[in-house]
Amino acid sequence: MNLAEKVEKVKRALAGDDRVDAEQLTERLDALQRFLRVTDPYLPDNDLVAAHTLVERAGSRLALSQDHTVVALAGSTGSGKSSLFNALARLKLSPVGVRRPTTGVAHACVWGPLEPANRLLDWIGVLPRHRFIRESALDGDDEAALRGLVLLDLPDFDSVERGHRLEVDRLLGLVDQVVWVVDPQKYGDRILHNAYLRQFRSHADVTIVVLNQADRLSPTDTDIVLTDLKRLLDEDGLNGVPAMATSAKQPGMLNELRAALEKTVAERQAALRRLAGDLDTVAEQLAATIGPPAAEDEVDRATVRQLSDALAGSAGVPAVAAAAEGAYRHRAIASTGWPLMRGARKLRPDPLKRLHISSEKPAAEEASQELVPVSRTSLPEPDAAQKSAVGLSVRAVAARAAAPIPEVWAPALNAAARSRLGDLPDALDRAVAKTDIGMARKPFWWTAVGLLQWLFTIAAVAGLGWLVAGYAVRALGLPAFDNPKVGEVPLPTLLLLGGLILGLLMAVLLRPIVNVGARRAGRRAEQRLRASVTEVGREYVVAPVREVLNAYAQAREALTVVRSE
Ligand SMILES: Nc1nc2c(ncn2[C@@H]2O[C@H](COP(=O)(O)OP(=O)(O)OP(=O)(O)O)[C@@H](O)[C@H]2O)c(=O)[nH]1
Ligand SMILES: [Mg+2]
Repeated sequence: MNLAEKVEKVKRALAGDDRVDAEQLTERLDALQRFLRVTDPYLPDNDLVAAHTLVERAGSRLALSQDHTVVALAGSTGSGKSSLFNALARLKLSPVGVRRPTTGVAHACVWGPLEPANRLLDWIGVLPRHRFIRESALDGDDEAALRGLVLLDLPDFDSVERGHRLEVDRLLGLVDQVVWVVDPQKYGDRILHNAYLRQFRSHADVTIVVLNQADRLSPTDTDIVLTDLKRLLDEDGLNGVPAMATSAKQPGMLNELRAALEKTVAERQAALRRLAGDLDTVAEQLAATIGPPAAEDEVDRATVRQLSDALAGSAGVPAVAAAAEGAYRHRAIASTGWPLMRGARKLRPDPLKRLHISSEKPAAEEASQELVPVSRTSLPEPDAAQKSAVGLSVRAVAARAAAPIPEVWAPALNAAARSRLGDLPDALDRAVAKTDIGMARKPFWWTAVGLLQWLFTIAAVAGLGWLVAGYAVRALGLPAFDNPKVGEVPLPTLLLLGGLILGLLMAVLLRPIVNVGARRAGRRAEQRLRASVTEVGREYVVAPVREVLNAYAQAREALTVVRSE
């Protein structure tokens, strides 16, 4: 709130048209409670203490009597608080002394019956023996205008007794309105202005300042001192608060103060205004913790990609992709190679099986939960460089999320990003083991080529057998028979050579195709594994960060309500 707005607010308050709506105040308090609920796990306690105190205090005050208005007389030692208290009550209730300090604990005077105010006084902490009532049959209706007033005489805030100041500070936090009692000697006191009045600048509408002991000044001097006092109040940020001259010794000089108190009591607004002012102060403090909106997708693609790169490295994705490529080649050759070579190939281990990566499609989701032991790969543990790359990219996620919002959230975001770091290696390994890397299906053409290879081999073997049989027949001198010919070439020779050459040729010609297929299988495995690993990154790193960002967004929304007036 700027100066002009403040002046306007006080003017409206003085004109009596600045009523605080109890419902709206409750809404603002509820919003503050919401703010605390969502920020509590993430923001430092120090930033939230005042808000917590206010929520608790406001809850208690609103639950207690709203028919009473608690007004405290506060001021430095010997300014005449007790004298004013007695003069207003027209009774000698609080001892007045020449020895300083005189008043050590708060005294209370209730206009009207004491009983209904007792719970309020219990809460404020005024001892029963220091509670008085100011209304008797003798008064008639003289005091009726103040009925509902609970006037407190406070100890001195600048006391040589340390306890007095603590008591004053405690009570100033609880009362609805404060009448600051200053005297002609000490009205400019630095502690009064810096440590107290300035702290009450959000409470201008529940603040009155009286220049007491005015009977000791001439009217001209009173005016001069009052003008100077008002200047100092302006400097304190308390522009426009009522400032008046009083005297405890001359009853006529209390009329203005009495009238101000009567107005306060009649309005029944001080308690609400006090809390609204407290809310303003707290909201102003909390404003530092909230900045521009942070979209939940604040963690951008580039950062997530960097994270999944690091996670993929640490999860051994490149190794599995290479193994998938190798396995494709291995299996293709074992299925489509020259049959005599296939046996040799089959003796070599399958690269995927070596890593304990299943080629089978993973079982349905329900089945792969708890009951079934989770499969594990035998990929090597990530090395130091891979681990540190993961650490760095996790920190980068937190830093990216923290960038647009106030610094105070950074530790929470960092902690959130790292909160599940310990579970990552297992989760990654499980994800790799569970991923369908697309190696289950045997391509149709492998089978077709395999059959052809067998045909060629059978042809070659048949040709060979035939030739051998022909030699044997000739060697044994049995009647020879002519081999059928295809063109100039005898059929058995054609079968043998054709079978051999076609088989070898096919094996050689298919090599580049197998290589292309293997590379594609490797890439596909890599893509699918990356998708799984990215999912793990989202669940274990990004999701906790989003939770904090979500809390930030909710806190931001709640604070807007707290700040609304
Ligand atoms: N002339 C004059 N003397 C006053 C007035 N008010 C208080 N006094 C005197 O100032 C002295 C201090 O008054 P108290 O009422 O005890 O002052 P206090 O602010 O309650 O002091 P502590 O309780 O010690 O903080 C007493 O001797 C009073 O008689 C006043 O309006 N006019
Ligand atoms: Mg006193």
